[in-house]
Amino acid sequence: MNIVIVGAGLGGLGAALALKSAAPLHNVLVLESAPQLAEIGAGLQLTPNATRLLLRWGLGDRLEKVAASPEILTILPYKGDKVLGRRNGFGKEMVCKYGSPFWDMHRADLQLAMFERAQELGVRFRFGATVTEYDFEGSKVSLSNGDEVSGDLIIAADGLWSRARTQFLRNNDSPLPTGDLAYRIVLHTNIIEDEVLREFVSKPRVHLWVGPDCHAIYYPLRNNTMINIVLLVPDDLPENVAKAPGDIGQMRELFRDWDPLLQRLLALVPQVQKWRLMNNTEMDSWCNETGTIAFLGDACHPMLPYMAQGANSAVEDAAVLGTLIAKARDKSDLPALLRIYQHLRKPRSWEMVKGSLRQRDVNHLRDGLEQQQRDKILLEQLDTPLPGYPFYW
Ligand SMILES: Cc1cc2nc3c(=O)[nH]c(=O)nc-3n(C[C@H](O)[C@H](O)[C@H](O)COP(=O)(O)OP(=O)(O)OC[C@H]3O[C@@H](n4cnc5c(N)ncnc54)[C@H](O)[C@@H]3O)c2cc1C
Ligand SMILES: *[C@@H]1O[C@H](CO)[C@@H](O)[C@H](O)[C@H]1NC(C)=O
Ligand SMILES: *[C@@H]1O[C@H](CO)[C@@H](O)[C@H](O)[C@H]1NC(C)=O
Ligand SMILES: *[C@@H]1O[C@H](CO)[C@@H](O)[C@H](O)[C@H]1NC(C)=O
Ligand SMILES: CC(=O)N[C@H]1CO[C@H](CO)[C@@H](O)[C@@H]1O
Repeated sequence: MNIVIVGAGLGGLGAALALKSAAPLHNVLVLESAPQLAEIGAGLQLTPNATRLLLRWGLGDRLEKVAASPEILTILPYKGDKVLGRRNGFGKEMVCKYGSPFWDMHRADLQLAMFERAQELGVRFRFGATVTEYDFEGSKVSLSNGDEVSGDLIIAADGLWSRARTQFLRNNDSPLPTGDLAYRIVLHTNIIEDEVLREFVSKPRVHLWVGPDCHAIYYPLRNNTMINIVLLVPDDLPENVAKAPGDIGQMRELFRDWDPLLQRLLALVPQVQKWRLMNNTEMDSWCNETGTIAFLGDACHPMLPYMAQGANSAVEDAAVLGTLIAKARDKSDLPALLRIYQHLRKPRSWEMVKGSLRQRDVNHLRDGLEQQQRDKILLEQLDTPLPGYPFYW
């Protein structure tokens, strides 16, 4: 069969890898509007369910070089004056429990590794190819340069601003603001001179501070030679702006009552981007009865990054979809296989969407009774989290 994937993000690349790994004889073509793979985004946390799949697709050698494996996970109140949660030996515990590593990585490194591996497996790519029209009935797409591309199946992996979605739903809906935005910071550790900070960054760790209306997370990248910090705060971007350069002074001001260690880290930041965090309503269906289109990733389930599951769930979608399509004898099998895909993936992804939203309430409690109750549970379960532990992630 001929499969056309729209979007060379982590979801689209994952679908290409899953398909070509399971069914090498299918022709897989990826259409990507960007003229080339560009360094977009910052750090990502990859949980074992996704790393297991990436390893299965033959990415181990490439990714081990660019990953960082945190050894300690710590949760702190915003003032940083105590420890609310901790896992020592975090990386080893993850491998033991789930049979695959927990990795922190730059999105660009992961995307490049997936792209290279997909090429090795014979996936074809067209960059600078922007899809403008979908013909779901005819199973083809039109590009901005007038070309038409058809296939037995179109996979819409075109992300948060999915045009496939608006055409499928026949509306002009845009993604919705969640009320939060992210400052995303990436720094090289070799710029750090401060002894306290050098000591702090010398050990690969995940550090999560939770506070009123905001939280902050720190983790390493590229074998601990870089660090990633994300600050999650109330959205103050102008209505029609989704991403903009942030004001460093304003950023530091928001965190002036927080852990002095975090403030020292923020003092190192020369520039920063602000990204509006968006979500969207649930689609009734992720595929067409005729079996010509399937959605995956942010195109159908954008979520707050508060459980770090956006990319992980896109990779899971890709694996399930690729494995199922590989079972098709011809395209008449597609409608039933896509229904199975939707049945397996839609409820689970939606749990992640909802769970990530609930996590905001837990992370962003203001000082008061609820916050004290949260902290009491965390401290009681410091060494052995029980079911219902407030930090599901
Ligand atoms: C601050 C922040 C932190 C995050 N942290 C994590 C984390 O720790 N862990 C995690 O798992 N996830 C995280 N995420 C989420 C994760 O980045 C996304 O969920 C994931 O990258 C989505 O992948 P995707 O392939 O579905 O979409 P995208 O990565 O958006 O890819 C879509 C691709 O389609 C292309 N495209 C779009 N329209 C067209 C068109 N018309 N024609 C051709 N091509 C087109 C785009 O150029 C793009 O390359 C985070 C997100 C944010 C904002
Ligand atoms: C990672 O860093 C350690 C310590 O600095 C070094 O010994 C190791 O070779 C590095 N690994 C890779 C894959 O670069
Ligand atoms: C994710 O990992 C857990 C633990 O190993 C496993 O029970 C679960 O089935 C996995 N889910 C998916 C979708 O891979
Ligand atoms: C999207 O975010 C808004 C604002 O936080 C929230 O009310 C809504 O329930 C979210 N939608 C989904 C599907 O999670
Ligand atoms: C949900 C949806 O858009 N379904 C469409 C699938 O395609 C057929 C034609 O092949 C349409 O009739 C459906 O409306």
